Amino acid sequence: MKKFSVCLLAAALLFPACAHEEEAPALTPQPGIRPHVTEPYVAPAIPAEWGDEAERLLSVPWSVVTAGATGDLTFDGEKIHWEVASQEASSRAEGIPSFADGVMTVDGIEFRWETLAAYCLLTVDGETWHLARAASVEDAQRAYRLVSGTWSGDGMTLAFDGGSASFTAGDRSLTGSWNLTADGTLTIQSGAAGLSLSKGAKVTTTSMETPDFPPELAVDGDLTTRYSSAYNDPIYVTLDLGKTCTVGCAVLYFETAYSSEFKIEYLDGDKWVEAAHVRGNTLSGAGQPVTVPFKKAVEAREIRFVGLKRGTEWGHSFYEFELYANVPGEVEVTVYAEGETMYAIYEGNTFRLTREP
Ligand SMILES: [Ca+2]
Repeated sequence: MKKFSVCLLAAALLFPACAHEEEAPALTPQPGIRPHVTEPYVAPAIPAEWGDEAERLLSVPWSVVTAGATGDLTFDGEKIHWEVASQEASSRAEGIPSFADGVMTVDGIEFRWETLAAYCLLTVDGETWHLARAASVEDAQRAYRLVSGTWSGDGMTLAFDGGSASFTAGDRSLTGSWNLTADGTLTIQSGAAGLSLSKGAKVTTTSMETPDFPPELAVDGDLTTRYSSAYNDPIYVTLDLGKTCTVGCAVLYFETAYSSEFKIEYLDGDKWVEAAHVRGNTLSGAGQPVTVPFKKAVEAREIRFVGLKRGTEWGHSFYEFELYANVPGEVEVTVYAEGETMYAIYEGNTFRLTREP
């Protein structure tokens, strides 16, 4: 009976509202004090697809918010630290967790997995999992189902792969870390990441100031060596990456002789297509790189810089012309579910999404 009482305590601490609201006493979470509960607690059924996630949830920090108190449960790789506070009192526990039959035990206190799983809203920010109290099992499942697999339809695709998500809608695509809040706001963020695809690429140009500033110096990975064009517009610097790559942005490190207007284009068959067009640039110097997100990631082997307007009386000159696979930026999408259909609202348009098998 003692074990059962402790179990009730954990359930009442975590979710006082769902442990028979009318009968449960006021929350007074203090060590050693057991609440008086007149009715047996009946745990809700575990959604089948949540079953395997219990162990995984223990490997990262998470927090719980209940109606009457807030609690933090963190796992430092060895010990679980549990702290709960309400207006009346606070309580803490610490210990090495054991996990069996869907129940996690810490320092004698049992945490029932089915309660956590059924009533928590799971969110992931790319590295850390969070649990917040959900209004219903359906709400909790909605978030969990969203974060697994690929959803597509009506011209939008959302795909989740552990810590990263990819997004495509119309001309916009982006891959990066993501966060889903309890109110259904999904944010995907990305910067230029990974290794530059252009380092060591085969490079040609239509214009060179002198042989001392050849285009090879724009892809040698050295921010002290540079390319410079003659003092005219337009000029072209064309990279051959050696094989077809996914390219989502360029980063340019201009010298004092910067470009105020330029385009990045890629070769599609025998046609050059605009990937990005920058006007009004004023950044120069190796310490102020210009990140140029493409409208969407492209598949290309040949990419070129088109210098349209020089910012100074000199040529177009840059220390490095880097290319990256991902499109940097941020998108915000509101998501909600009706049954097995997900709806996503992006830039005022509603997309109907279904999960790919
Ligand atoms: Ca260089």
